[in-house]
Amino acid sequence: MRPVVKQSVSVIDSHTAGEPTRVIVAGVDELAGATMAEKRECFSRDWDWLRSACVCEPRGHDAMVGALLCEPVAPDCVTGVIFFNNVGVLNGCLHATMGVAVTLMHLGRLGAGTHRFDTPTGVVSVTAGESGEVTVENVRSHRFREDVVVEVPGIGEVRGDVAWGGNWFFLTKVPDGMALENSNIDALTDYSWRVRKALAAGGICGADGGEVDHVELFGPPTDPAAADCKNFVLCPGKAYDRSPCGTGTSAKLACLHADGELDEGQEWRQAGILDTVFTGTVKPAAAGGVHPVVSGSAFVTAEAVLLIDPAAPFAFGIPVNP
Ligand code: PYC
Repeated sequence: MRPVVKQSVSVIDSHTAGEPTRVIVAGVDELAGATMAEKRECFSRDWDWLRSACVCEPRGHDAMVGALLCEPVAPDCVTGVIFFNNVGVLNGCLHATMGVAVTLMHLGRLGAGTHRFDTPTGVVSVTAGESGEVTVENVRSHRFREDVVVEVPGIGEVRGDVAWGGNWFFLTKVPDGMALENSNIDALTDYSWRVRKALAAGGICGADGGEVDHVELFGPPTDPAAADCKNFVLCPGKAYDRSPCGTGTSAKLACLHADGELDEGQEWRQAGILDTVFTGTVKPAAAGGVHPVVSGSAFVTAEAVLLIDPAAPFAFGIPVNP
């Protein structure tokens, strides 16, 4: 329920390869739930006002991803983390995992080295260095459906793979003639959003009916000496990922491995739309698919206390209707 008295919420902001993360470090009661998935449900049900107050305008913006620290459920984890964005809760988020790592180091709560974080998708292993470099061994990732054809109104047939990398992705080649450039964000967003809506309309989903709420277009890198591939990732709230998207990179690695194009330990350099790069390798997973290991760098940008006055207009954020 929305509070009726003024609230103060301590946050630390960072960015990972250009994509922002806002970590809530104090001001929230412990979430109810015996699993991280239940804690995520509790946050979504009881704390949605806090989500929108923290990441939506006027305090945040559409690209902002939030992370709430909570008690972990799995043993030996240093923290639990719930991820969220401008429209709701996320499953996993690797750029934000990197942001959480540098935030905890900034606060002196974590030293350089390897630590386990508990998340709604499972436990991830996080290795943090002294200068912002972070490597995350992700949960099992896999291709769920190969060469799916979706009929997109106004576009025609689009083919791609449905894969899990901690979120559900539809991965498809950027159409010929569509520049995979920062100057072309509007066209890339419009195309990806049409694909996303067509997937939903066509009932194309992940395992257990999971919504395919991320669309990843991929094509050649700007500089082949710096990256193997470049992507544009559209997130559920219609914001594009400024980073190469860690869960999207994981989904891509799983597809490459399934196609026999990426061996265990072989390095893949995934550029995002801003030409920042995550590097990734894969380890085979016992249940099939892979455990992607994704590396990037994150940097703290601000320490702040958000003030929420219930009497103010848009106290709990300006609603987003993508
Ligand atoms: O890095 O996994 C990621 C991510 C998901 C949504 C935005 N970033």
